Amino acid sequence: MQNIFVTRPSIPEFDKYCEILKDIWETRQLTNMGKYHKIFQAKLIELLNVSNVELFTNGHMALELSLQAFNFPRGAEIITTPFTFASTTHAIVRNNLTPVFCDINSEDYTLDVTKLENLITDRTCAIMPVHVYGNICNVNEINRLAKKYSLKVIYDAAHAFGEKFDGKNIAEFGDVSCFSFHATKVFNSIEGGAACFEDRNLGIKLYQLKNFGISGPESVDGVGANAKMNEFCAAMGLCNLENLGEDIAKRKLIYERYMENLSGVEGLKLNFIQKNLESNYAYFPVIFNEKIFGTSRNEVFAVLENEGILARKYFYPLTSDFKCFHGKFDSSKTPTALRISKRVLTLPFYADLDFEDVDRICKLILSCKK
Ligand code: T4K
Repeated sequence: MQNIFVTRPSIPEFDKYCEILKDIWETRQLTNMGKYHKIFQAKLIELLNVSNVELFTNGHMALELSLQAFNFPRGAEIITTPFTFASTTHAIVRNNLTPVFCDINSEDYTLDVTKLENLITDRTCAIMPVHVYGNICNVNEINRLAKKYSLKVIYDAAHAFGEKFDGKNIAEFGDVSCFSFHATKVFNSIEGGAACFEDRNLGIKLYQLKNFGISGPESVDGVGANAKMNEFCAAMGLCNLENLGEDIAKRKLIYERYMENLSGVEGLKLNFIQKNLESNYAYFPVIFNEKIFGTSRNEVFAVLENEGILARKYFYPLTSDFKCFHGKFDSSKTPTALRISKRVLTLPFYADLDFEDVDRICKLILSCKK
């Protein structure tokens, strides 16, 4: 039997992609803000209901360069979550800024806003929250605190593409919202990312930062990197955009199948769709309470692995516990994040996953209950 991975990228009809490739072949405009980059950007501006979208090579560069664009003083503090992918924390550290880790809440695993205000100091410049698994942060409270203390808010919305909260597109929250279009995401452009924002001046800075600081054929105004999305990725994004609605609808059915199988099982906490959220059903995390379920997360992981089912421990370890930060942070100060990270398993979840496979995965999990 073939392995079942935690995710499997959605891809368009081969011929559809090839049609665009033919055009790229003819024009030989392969990268540097070509035709498909422009079309993709314009489509996203319309879809996401924002004034500006800047495209990047990946979600990480969208985050890292967005932070850089604000020019915060060296060492400034950025309040964030340790319950995330390496990218969020690395974007802060690579900008010579200091991550200050706030705990998460045990309901939806986003920042625990009741603990946020206490962490704000006169060195705090921004908050970088994560809509983890597509669960939306408490955007209203984050906005209130940011206004009160004049802080910027840069959302890591890597998991939240295609979602709406309270009728607003998720891209509309914060000073900037950054998406990932990586192959493993609900929506992909092979590799890719986008920053969404209202401030046009920020757009000028981001454009320069992703293109060597070049402002014209004979002028370089800033020191920038190279983080431009190429035409092949933009083309993939355009093709996949057409199937996004259908993919999310398929994901919803798979979510419901998992819920039918696993709801009400003592010792398992499933991920509920938040009120007023149009979800993209990005991940299916399960929290295993060993004392009640009788078997630990790690044991269930091994049972599944043995059957070729490659679930993942997103997100374990906490980023604050990474070896590269040894001795710098204390994860006991974020006890909920620490507890959840030791108990979470994200199950295989993608648009083309068969119901029979969902049932088999659930049966194996249930066979672990003692
Ligand atoms: N912020 C957050 C909160 C994020 O989660 C991420 C990325 C970012 C920022 C940064 O965005 P990007 O710079 O990546 O755009 C994966 C992804 O590489 C990463 O994008 C994602 N988060 C993270 C949660 O998951 P890995 O190291 O677990 O990927 P990997 O290669 O083990 O892939 C997982 C499974 O997916 C594989 O076992 C098989 C399947 N797969 C993967 C790829 C790449 C495929 O079937 N085809 C593929 O092409 O990080």
